[in-house]
Amino acid sequence: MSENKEIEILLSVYDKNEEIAALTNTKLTNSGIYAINVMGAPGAGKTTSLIEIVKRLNNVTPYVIEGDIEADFDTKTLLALGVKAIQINTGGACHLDSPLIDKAVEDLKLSNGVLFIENIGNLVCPAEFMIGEHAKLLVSTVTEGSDKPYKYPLAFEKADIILLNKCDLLPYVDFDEEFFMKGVRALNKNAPVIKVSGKTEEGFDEVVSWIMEKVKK
Ligand SMILES: Nc1nc2c(ncn2[C@@H]2O[C@H](COP(=O)(O)OP(=O)(O)O)[C@@H](O)[C@H]2O)c(=O)[nH]1
Ligand SMILES: [Mg+2]
Repeated sequence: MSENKEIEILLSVYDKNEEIAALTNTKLTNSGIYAINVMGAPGAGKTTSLIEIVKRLNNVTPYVIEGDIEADFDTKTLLALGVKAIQINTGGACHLDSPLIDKAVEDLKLSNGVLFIENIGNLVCPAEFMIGEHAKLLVSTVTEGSDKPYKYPLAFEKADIILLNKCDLLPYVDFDEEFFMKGVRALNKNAPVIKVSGKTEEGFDEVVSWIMEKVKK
């Protein structure tokens, strides 16, 4: 009996989240904002990738919502670069949810641009919750190992674009690119997989081209 009740509550939490996410998505679209949910493990290079992307954007205003359990280092870094950024600390929750983003969107007073939402570093929960985004960008890395699509399928399945970061470190790690790509393609036929490096800056022009195509549409 008590088990049944637990399932009912869980479903309604998901439903409410998705309902608010859809409203936020409409608000963002009406304000001329293309929103990207940036997902990846802790330390994958989400913030590093955002910095590389933001500095290549021409004639498009970037906004960033930084999600972390605690601390605001990434927001401070982005603000110092002149990017309009705000911090959300979940105080323990492992993903951002749509009520949090809806409030942050109100606070940021967005209009015409690209909103990047750096989700909590976690390859599991962020993929399960819509937060009003138009696209999901996943940052995976060669240092995490080539088995990650097999172990954390949902993040790879839901991604609209996948960055394979830290490619400068390929000579030093046993990363099996063929095995990685086989795992990705079994889950996701369409998302571009772009090899990038936050150190050498390779690949980010291509990432920005993909984003700009979406923004124009
Ligand atoms: N060698 C190398 N280090 C990187 C690369 N991208 C990020 N890092 C480093 O990885 C660490 C975590 O990066 P960060 O962007 O903060 O990751 P986040 O937690 O996903 O936002 C930092 O020390 C970065 O300098 C990369 O492409 N190559
Ligand atoms: Mg970060």
